[in-house]
Amino acid sequence: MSDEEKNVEEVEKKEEVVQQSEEKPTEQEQSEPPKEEEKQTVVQEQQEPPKEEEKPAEVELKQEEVKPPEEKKEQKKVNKAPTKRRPSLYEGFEENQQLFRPEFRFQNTDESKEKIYELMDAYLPRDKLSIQKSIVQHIEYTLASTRFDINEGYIFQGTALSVRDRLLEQWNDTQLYIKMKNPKKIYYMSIEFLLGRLLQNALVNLKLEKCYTEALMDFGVKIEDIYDKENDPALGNGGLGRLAACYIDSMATLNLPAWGYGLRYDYGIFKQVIENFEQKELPDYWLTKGNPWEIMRLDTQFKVRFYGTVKEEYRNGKQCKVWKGGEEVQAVAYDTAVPGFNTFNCNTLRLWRAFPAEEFSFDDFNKGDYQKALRSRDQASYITSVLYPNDNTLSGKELRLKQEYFFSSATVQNILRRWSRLNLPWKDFPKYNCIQLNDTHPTIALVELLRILIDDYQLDYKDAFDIVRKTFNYTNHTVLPEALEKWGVDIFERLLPRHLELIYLINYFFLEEVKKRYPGNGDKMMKLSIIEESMPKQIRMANLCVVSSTKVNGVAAIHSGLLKTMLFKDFYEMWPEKFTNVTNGVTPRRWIHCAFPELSNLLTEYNEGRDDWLSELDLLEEIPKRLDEKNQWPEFMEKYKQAKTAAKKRLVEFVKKNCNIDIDESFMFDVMVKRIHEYKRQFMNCLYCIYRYNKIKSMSPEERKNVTKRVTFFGGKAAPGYALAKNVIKLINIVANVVNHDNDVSPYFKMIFLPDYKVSSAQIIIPAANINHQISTAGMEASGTSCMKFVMTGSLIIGTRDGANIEIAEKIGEDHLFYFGKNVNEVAQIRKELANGKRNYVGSRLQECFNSILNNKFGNTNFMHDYVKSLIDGGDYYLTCHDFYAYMEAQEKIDEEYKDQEKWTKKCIEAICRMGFFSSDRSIETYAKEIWHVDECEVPKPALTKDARSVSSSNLKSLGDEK
Ligand code: F58
Repeated sequence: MSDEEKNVEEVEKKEEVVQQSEEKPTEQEQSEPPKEEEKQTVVQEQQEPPKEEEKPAEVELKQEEVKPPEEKKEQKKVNKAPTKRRPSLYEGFEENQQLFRPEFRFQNTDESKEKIYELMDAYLPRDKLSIQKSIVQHIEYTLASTRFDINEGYIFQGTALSVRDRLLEQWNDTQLYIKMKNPKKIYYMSIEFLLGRLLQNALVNLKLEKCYTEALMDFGVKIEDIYDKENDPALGNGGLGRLAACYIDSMATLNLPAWGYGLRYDYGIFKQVIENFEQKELPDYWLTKGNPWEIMRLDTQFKVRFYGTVKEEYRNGKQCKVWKGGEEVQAVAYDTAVPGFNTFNCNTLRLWRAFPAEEFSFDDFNKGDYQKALRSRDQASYITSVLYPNDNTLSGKELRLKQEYFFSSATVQNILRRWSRLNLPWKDFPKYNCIQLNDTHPTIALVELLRILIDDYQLDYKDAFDIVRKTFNYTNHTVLPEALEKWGVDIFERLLPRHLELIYLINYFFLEEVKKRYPGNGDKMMKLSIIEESMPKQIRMANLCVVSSTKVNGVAAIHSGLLKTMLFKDFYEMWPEKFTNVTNGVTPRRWIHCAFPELSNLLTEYNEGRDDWLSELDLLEEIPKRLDEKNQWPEFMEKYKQAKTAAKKRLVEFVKKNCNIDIDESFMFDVMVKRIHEYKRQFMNCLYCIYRYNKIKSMSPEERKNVTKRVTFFGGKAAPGYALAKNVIKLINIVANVVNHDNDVSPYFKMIFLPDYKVSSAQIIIPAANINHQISTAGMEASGTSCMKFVMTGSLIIGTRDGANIEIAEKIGEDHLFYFGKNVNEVAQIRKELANGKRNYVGSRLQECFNSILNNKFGNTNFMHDYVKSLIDGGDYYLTCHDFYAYMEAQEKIDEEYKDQEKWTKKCIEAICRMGFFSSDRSIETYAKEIWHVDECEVPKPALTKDARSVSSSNLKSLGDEK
């Protein structure tokens, strides 16, 4: 037998096994799989959805040899880095050439389906006319609009649906291919995904932006205006949710077999409006115009239980625990395609939505109690109604815990359903599955997996826990004590009684280990315990994560260091190998290319005409070298300045539209946009604005001529219950009102609060900045990610030695940013001194700023008086006073340096080109290599002819060679 035939035979044998496993699981450990809840009766909001999970009987895939992924390492390059200089997606194909679906191994036994296969052989065409037809067809046939009603809203919907069609092909191919190859899979669990608009992102990643731009031009519309019609899906608060969005983009770009899992909230983060200088919150019902991107999966639903009781029962002669009763809610999957950049791979973001498990009680309905009949229905759907709007604080509400468990349970059940089809022994589970917890909010997923393994599959605790620990990893995003999740034991007992028992069990075995390691050390036990012995007792979710995960990582070097030395010091002493760092990153596709197209084009032009830097950001390092060699700095700088002016003009227009204020792009644009929080110190920036105002006001007209003209922008939401943060917004607006209406000062200085800061406005604001504020008290900002976006788009940081600022400074050079303030060790020392009664020095210039507030110079600012007094009295935990003078000095340096535009511009360009490290592709590569141990799984390229698709042994061979 030739190698080729052996190969075919082996594959076929394997396939038999796989087919058998679909019908009857044979492995002993899997003797009783949990019942899959299939329900097809949920109110249908979409047309018949295409199925991903269900394997149609007639298109049976042949599974790649089922060998633990780890063992495969011998055969191929371990953790292959993304191919450098990957050719452009359609390179090698003629423009507008008909392309065919790639060569998969199908078992086309049902000849009657040949016609269908043939019809689905070809990819949708990419030429202008076909695209135009598909847009108008969707407008008429999907949206049921007449041709006389068409407006930009319809064109957006039609365009999005037409793009989605093209995404779906790649998505289906990717999912089939992953099923066939059966690689180790990554599950990225995050309670928030702050995606931002998707249309441009999809077009850019699919390399279809040019085709669609031209197609729409003939309709008399500019594609930018169509982008503007899309609602922001804002299912996140800030950094954590946005990071998750960047990461799924990078996972797809790196061809990783990965899924994002989260919640599909009906209401995203509230809309912020400013009325009477104050923040008002309005609900964000982001689905008003429908969501063209999502696919509701009626075939992917799971029941999730709450409350109930735990009983002991005998099953298969074994005593076991059964959790029964309570309420059940149905989790239904809503999928969004996540295309990678310049690859045919397309992953899935799966968001769960809650539905009632039973439609409504007919009994109550028949008795005439209609309201009662519908109540349970409503209550079930409350679970995914609204995103909690807290950033770095806890809500502690039962509904929040319900959200967390609902999300976790549905996800774990889904992962297990995918796994159970493989019919492999449980011990191999961690070799095929890796779950990354984006903070502690999905922690209960690890207890859920443990529960199912023990209660439904009767694994021993030790074996089950071993599987759990090997499968899970945990990313921490904060050291702020108020943001660390804790749940009262009482609430757990009611809502999740079985999970509480299991948490006690995990803690019991863990504390046994602690006792052995530190005999008689009660203090260690107390510190390390998962249960805090407070009144009432609390479950420390972060401790549960550390105990039950393989790796724990922080999100910037300084933060990961603090985890080892402070937050998880005692854990680090026990398990040093568990702790690691993965510095955050952001996707250059959205944050450079989409947000700042002029800069993107310029970088491509000077990258020898290639845009491969977008997935290989380190390539930008070559540009300054080339500019040196070819003496091209002056022309490049000129073009760069034009690009920056274009970005600033966009913000000028935005400000006119949203704030009705006229500003001038010749001013320096100084930007601080982020959630409002005391530790981020927007108040300190506002104090400086007061200082600047007072100073300019006191100058003579002659002196004013020397002032660097500046607009200071603020933006960001305050959690609705965070009074101080809301007061800071009010103060900024009150001061801004005076500054902007003062004819002496406003020609030199303006202040603007940009309302409703969100991803789509960030894409306008960030590229327009010349300077950006990253001024958190050292040690408080875990990483920060906007700092990366700002520097990548040509703005310099004024910032502290905190979070990612430190690594940015290392990469771009300390002379390329404006550092100030105490470092993390000094902060600790000063806090000690403050606690010991030492008072901060409030010099005359700071006192004058405080007085402006205390004397209500800008209007009624009584609401800030107590806070200001407390700072003066030593309640300066965040070192606002202590860092103020260093901050002022840095500000003065900025004013001076900005005067030399040539020097400033060069610094910005050099900084941009040194930011390769901060691409989220690098972060994800690090996760893949060092934490997940997962390989890429690249979908084969399209075939050039139909014939290449027929099933023959030669095709099997060619597939075997694929990679
Ligand atoms: C942020 N955390 C960190 N949390 O503050 C920031 O330094 C870091 O760059 C970013 O994560 C990404 O690592 C953050 O955004 C939240 O918003 C939580 C959302 C869920 C509720 C508790 C706060």
